[in-house]
Amino acid sequence: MRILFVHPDDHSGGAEIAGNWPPAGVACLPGALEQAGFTDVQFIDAMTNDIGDEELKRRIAEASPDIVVTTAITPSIDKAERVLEMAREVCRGAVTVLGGVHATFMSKQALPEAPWIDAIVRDEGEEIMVAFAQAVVAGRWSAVRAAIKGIAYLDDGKVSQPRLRPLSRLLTA
Ligand code: B12
Repeated sequence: MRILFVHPDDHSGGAEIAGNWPPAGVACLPGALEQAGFTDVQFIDAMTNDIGDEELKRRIAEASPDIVVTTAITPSIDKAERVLEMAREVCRGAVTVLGGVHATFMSKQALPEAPWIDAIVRDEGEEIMVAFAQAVVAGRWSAVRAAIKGIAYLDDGKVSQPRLRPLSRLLTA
């Protein structure tokens, strides 16, 4: 199974005066996935490498992933949603996942505005993403999604976010 990580091509930051860097958060997740046996993981850093929409679309199609994931802080949410929309356009069967700080706190807004997102991973993604990928591999992620702590998804047009993991007790549900 192929998992494709995309860092959206968003240039919101004054921090970029010092340069562009791939996000540390996304770098943590492939390690956890690889330890769990998901070794076919690819990463496209559209921000650092200035990859525009058309080229990104082409590269997503070429990668032909089973799962496409991206990340968002608040300034990059529109671009992140667009990444997953493009993934849905060119890889209809791929499962689309959003994570990161904005998605964690604003899942109730992000899911209705981008209904092509299959799931949002809230909070730290290492364990949750592995559980989610295992459910995708088993072909039953939509059947068991309510039992995966830390994800949110649209269920019949309504946002469902069953529970966060105990580690996240400081966050509100
Ligand atoms: C380090 C840092 C930076 C570094 C990033 C260096 C790098 N190469 O990664 C620099 C200095 C470049 C930076 C810049 C900016 N930053 Co900054 N940054 C941080 C900081 C301090 C830590 C982020 C981090 O690396 N955490 C460690 C990693 C491991 O955690 P993580 O990123 O959260 O990822 C985990 C989870 O969120 C989740 N996850 C994340 N993505 C995904 C995706 C999927 C699919 C899944 C499953 C899970 C998942 O799993 C990850 C692993 O557990 C946070 C504050 C904080 N304490 O979080 C602010 C923070 C993220 N930054 C913020 C902001 C606003 C910016 C700038 C826009 C500032 C500016 N105006 O220039 C720019 C944007 C740059 C850009 N275009 O991305 C805000 C975002 C606020 C918001 N509402 O979204 C934060 C929260 C600070 C704050 N409180 O205001 N930043």
